[in-house]
Amino acid sequence: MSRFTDKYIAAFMADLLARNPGETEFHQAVSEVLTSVAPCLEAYPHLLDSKIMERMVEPERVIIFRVPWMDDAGEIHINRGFRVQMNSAIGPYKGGIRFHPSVNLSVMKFLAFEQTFKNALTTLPMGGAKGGSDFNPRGKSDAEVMRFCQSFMTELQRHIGQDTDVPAGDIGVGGREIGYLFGQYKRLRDEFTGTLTGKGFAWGGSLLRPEATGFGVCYFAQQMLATRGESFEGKTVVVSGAGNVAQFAAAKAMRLGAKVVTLSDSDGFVFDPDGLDEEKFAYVQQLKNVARGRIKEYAAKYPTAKYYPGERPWGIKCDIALPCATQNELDAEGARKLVENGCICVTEGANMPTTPEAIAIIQGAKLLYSPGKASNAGGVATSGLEMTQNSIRQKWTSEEVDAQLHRIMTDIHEACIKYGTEEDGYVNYVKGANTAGFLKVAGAMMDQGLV
Ligand code: NDP
Ligand code: 2IT
Repeated sequence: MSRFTDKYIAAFMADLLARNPGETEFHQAVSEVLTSVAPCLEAYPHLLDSKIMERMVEPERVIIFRVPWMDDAGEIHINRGFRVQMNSAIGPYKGGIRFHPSVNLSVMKFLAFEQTFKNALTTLPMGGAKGGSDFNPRGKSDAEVMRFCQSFMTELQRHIGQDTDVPAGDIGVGGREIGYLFGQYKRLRDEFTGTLTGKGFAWGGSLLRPEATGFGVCYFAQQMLATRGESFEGKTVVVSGAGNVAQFAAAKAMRLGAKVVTLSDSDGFVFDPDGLDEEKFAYVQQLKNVARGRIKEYAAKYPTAKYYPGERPWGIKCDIALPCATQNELDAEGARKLVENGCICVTEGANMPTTPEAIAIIQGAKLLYSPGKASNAGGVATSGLEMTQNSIRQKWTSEEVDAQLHRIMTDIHEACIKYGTEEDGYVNYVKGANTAGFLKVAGAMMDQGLV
């Protein structure tokens, strides 16, 4: 990197830290993108002079609101709600809603920032946003979750709309929550529109949206592996998480001929040396989505599996790792273990699951490595397809949706190759994804003037 670029990055980050104190996740996400795109800014001085990056890191709007609700025992609780509307240069704001106790402004801003570039990569017209609450759905009854969702939407509804901002699910927000949120939105606004995605199939949802993120992760990994003449066939795969993304990434990897040996949650992981099969997958779906149980119960049901409380799965020998739980779950120690054990490919399902130190180790060892904004974009892309189906009031078959999902993941992979191939032939997917996404958003912002 040139001296100019180094100085620019240092000055930019010093200002960002001063203006956004304590927002460590947001700093981390910006630093990664900035490092990737700084050479572009040097090459295209009009982007630098237009302060395009300075504009991109300032959300267009941040909404923070009180969410009061009453539990089943009659006790009152107050949570904090967020919606960060980061960038609308290429379409209405779009991005998920997360319910998790770790949600704060920094997490919301990092996710909305990442979403802006991810959505640009899908080639669909969607801006970037993220929302959520520090509400913890764990252990809450259906009635409590419903009352919380209704209170959350009572405020959020005035800030969203099918041409303004279209939320969807994320951690802690799945089909059940989208149903309650949609019901309250419809009641308050008296309109049946596609303002939320991830809806039930009977009321406007798209086939394959539940599967799309995890399936897309595997389609992207297939493309990465193919660059080295490899495939999932016969490979051992380590998956973290046990939620929406992890379940369908694991299922697709298994159906592509791999042996999936781990799943996890925030309490620990299970290692099943025999690997997942369709019957075990159905059990996991029942356990996590219906019974809302913990992953350790898998080891009780299948005695060949072992539960490791308080640990992450990266020490298990594998060929392919799919981090699908949460941010910063794969650290330097985990990355070293993966490299030592001969892993060849790390494809992110979660948003920013790998720490900067771990990325340096993985890329330094020349493993295939893709950032979530490229490899998990199949979820939001299929949300975009749901919006299209809502607009034209039609339903596509799962084959049609799957074909489009395949095409979009292939296009994203090609963009990464185009912008990320280094002199020695190594594909730096981080640089490729950030540069492709950035150039598209920057171009649209330039066209639309100083707004
Ligand atoms: P879910 O709520 O369905 O599942 C989340 C999983 O991650 C659970 O197993 C959960 O375990 C675990 N987890 C959550 N927080 C932590 C933590 N702090 N430490 C360890 N494990 C944790 O969420 P999703 O599967 O939808 O989301 C997973 C990731 O994928 C997130 O990073 C999300 O932003 C990203 N993503 C999701 C998309 C979607 O369409 N849903 C699209 C693109 C990206 P526990 O039960 O213990 O909390
Ligand atoms: O991180 C993500 O891309 C999501 N949670 C999905 C967002 C969406 O609008 O489908």
